[in-house]
Amino acid sequence: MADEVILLDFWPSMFGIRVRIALAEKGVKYEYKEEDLRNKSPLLLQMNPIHKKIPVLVHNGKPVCESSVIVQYIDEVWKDKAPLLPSDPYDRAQARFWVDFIDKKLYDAGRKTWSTTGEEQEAAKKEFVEVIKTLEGQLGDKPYFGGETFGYVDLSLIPFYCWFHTFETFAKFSVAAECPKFTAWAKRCMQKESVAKSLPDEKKVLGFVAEMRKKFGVE
Ligand code: GS8
Repeated sequence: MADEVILLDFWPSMFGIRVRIALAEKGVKYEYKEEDLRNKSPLLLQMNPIHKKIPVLVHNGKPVCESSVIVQYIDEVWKDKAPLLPSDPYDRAQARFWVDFIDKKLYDAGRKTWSTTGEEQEAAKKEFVEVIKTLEGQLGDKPYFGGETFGYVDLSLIPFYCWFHTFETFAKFSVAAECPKFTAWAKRCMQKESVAKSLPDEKKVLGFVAEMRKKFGVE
């Protein structure tokens, strides 16, 4: 019996994009279901009753939640093609450490660049650039975080790139000017078909966030 794979997702979600890239890397066919997060579907509530968040991967009727858990699951189930996590246990631990760092630091700093103003926004911008510089240091002169090939850390970080235009527009700064090596890495990743087809257009993200700012009364 063929695998039935369903992805519950929301188009601008960095976390959802991770899963889209992983499935594309593995060449897994799946059904994409867009969620309205203000009016969640019964399927989402049933499949992720704890957090009620996307992304959720439903594999042969069984749900897997949390983007990093989903990506690791995909890597283990479809292990014959495009390995994402390193095979060495120590390297694997390091890759998990950096994805945890991205989850804990980058998401919040990025969000605050457009959802706050004044001093709080200035602090968020500074924090965001510091996090990117730390990641840039970790990348070093390697083409990808894991070395010569695109892997788990690259896949977990690159979804943020389509939000950079939004962060930069509202907080008035330029990642490319401050972090050229990081930007070269991002452009390298964008050349991969699995990545290019999974990220939404940065202008569409900007339009979406501009609407949210209006709704939340940020100005
Ligand atoms: C985060 C998912 C998440 O924040 C992961 O999968 O890695 N740690 C999780 N999902 C958001 C949309 S993206 O910002 C979500 O589903 N929010 C709905 C809600 O909070 O009600």
